[in-house]
Amino acid sequence: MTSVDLFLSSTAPINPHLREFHCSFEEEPICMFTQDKNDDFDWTRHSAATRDTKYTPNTGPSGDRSGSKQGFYMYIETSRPRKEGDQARLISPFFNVAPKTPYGVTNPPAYCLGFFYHMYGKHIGTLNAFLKQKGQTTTEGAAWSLTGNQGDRWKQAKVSIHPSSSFQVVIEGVRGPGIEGDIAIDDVTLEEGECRDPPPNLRSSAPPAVIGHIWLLFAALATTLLGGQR
Ligand SMILES: [Ca+2]
Repeated sequence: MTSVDLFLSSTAPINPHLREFHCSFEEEPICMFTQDKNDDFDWTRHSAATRDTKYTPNTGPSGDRSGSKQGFYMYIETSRPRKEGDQARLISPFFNVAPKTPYGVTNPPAYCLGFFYHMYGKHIGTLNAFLKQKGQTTTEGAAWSLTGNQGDRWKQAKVSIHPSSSFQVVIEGVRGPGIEGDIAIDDVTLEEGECRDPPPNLRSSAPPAVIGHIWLLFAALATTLLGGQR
């Protein structure tokens, strides 16, 4: 396996007036992402053109998210000596939260974290995304988490996060029960505001119940208003 030097020393917050952050892993250094030094192994930067598929052909992507053989992505190599439960964490640069409005809004600002994941193989473990706020030694529960084989294609994840101080995003791959468990990520984005569009692959599950609630609320409101006009 190739060993790539991905370490960076800078810890200064970036993008003080963040509008959008986008990392497609095409160039080194990789958008100031760093490898966690307190985990079990590192994420590997790779392209299909440099990928050796004869060892474990039934896992991992055959190209990056754009479909290019030359395009790069990050992935966890789950072959030996990796064992089940081993963790690899990729840490984003620090992001400053947007300055408070002059009206003293107390709600923490919202950001939409997006990324594409490729989780193909019968031994796929877990992919987690955490929000790590400055000054916190531990991260709370994962902001986003998915376990198991999702098929041989790239899918989009989007999750709204609400940091109250400058923060980092941590993407963690956990090795599953075997060697056909390579998990890849590409096109990590961070935008101000709540996530607007749900990921296409989740659109079929939740919305009907929500729409139902909105209609109930609307009906109740209309009844109240009509009642009040009498
Ligand atoms: Ca890419």
